[in-house]
Amino acid sequence: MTVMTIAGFDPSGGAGVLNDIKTFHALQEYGIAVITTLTAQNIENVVDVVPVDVKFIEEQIDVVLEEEEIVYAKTGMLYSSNIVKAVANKVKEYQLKLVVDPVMIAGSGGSLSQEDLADSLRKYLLPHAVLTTPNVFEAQTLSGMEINDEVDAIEAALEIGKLCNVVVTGGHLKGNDILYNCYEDSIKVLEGELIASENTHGSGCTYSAAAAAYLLKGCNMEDALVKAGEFTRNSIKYGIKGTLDQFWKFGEH
Ligand code: PXL
Repeated sequence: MTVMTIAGFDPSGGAGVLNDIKTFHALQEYGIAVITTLTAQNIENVVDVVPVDVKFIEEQIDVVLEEEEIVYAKTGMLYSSNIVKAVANKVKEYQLKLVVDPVMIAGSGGSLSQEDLADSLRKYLLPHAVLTTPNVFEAQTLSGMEINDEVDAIEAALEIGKLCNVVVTGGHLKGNDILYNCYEDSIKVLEGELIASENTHGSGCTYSAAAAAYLLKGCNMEDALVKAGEFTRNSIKYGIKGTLDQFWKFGEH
């Protein structure tokens, strides 16, 4: 089946649409990529960011959806309020089931968004999403709350969860992910582990792409996120290459 990413281009291949496509492929789903921004970066530095013209982003979405029926999509780096608004309109037009990775800064610390991005995501995009996957920093910005531990992360998830399902990823806490399911009004702590690794560039992209792929396969929200967490931890441990080897060898997906 086909899943679409609407995100930025990272030429180092570790994050953005290249990462998303590799993740979809490893999970044996066909990936389509709409590019919102070009970046010049490596693991250590974001050197430049060039947003793609909004009309051209809309054209990319229209032209692929003209011949391909797509149910699930994910967004990554959207960068500006104008891009968020345009993507939100397309999500509504095509009734896409959307996973939103609210990308704000790169792991290297470089900015991947304009200042008003969080406001725009809250106002225009999250109300039309099935899930958002903020890390702790992004959850703080989206909720306006400080997060120092899991109890704070639950409070922030409840706040963001007024808009859609939310999982606050735990890579910056103890490794557990906090899921607020707004359909059931329930909080779940999804157990994870912290892995000592320098191989974390793009792990948020991997997680949200894997979540979209598992939802497409028909998993419920919790199962999709447990499996996306396992997949992401494996790609942190072994690199995406190792993850591909594992999946191809054992056909386990
Ligand atoms: O992992 C966040 C992210 C998302 N999208 C693009 C990126 C990065 C991090 O570097 O470059 C394009």
